[in-house]
Amino acid sequence: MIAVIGIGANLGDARANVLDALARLDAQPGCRLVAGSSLWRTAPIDSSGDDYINAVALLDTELDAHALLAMLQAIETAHGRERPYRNAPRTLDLDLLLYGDEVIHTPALSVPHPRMHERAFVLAPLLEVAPSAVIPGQGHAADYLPAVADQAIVRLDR
Ligand code: A4P
Ligand code: MG
Repeated sequence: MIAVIGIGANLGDARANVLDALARLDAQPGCRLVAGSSLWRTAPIDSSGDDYINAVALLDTELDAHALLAMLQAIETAHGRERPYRNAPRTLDLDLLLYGDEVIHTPALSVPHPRMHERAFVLAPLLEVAPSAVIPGQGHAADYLPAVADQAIVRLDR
């Protein structure tokens, strides 16, 4: 299965944390990193603190969606992720954006990630690694880019 993972950080050495997350995803048993986007510097949306570093990973995985979520949360925890309040600044956030073309709604997991189409910090890196990506039930990710053109994001050199 190809899963799409959204990576974000705006505490500590955010750039190093995002790069380390890409390496850790590739190193997980049953997982292989197919592609990693550029790193993007993005202004916080519905959140506070420093600018974020965001990226997107395409992961070939044998894990089912809930096992994958647990693995993502374990990597967040390894980076000292704390959750003092909603949308607080974070050392590392890993979101399961897409799991193949599946639609999943359980108490722990909503896929596609419900806010992904509203966010330039997700769409721009996603379209780098998967230009024809489709959000199940919503159509081509590229069609949502014009509506987020006012969100401040800058692609960084790796
Ligand atoms: N959960 C449900 N579905 C998913 C999913 N598809 N992927 C549950 C990951 N988790 C999912 O997540 C809270 C709960 O969501 C988890 O227990 C899981 O069971 P969390 O990581 O503790 O909290 P969060 O990341 O703050 O929540 P959420 O809802 O993912 O936040 P958002 O809406 O994604 O916003 N601005 C910029 N520029 N860059 C960012 O990366 N990120 C956010 C987070 C806000 N503003 C940002 C950025
Ligand atoms: Mg999250």
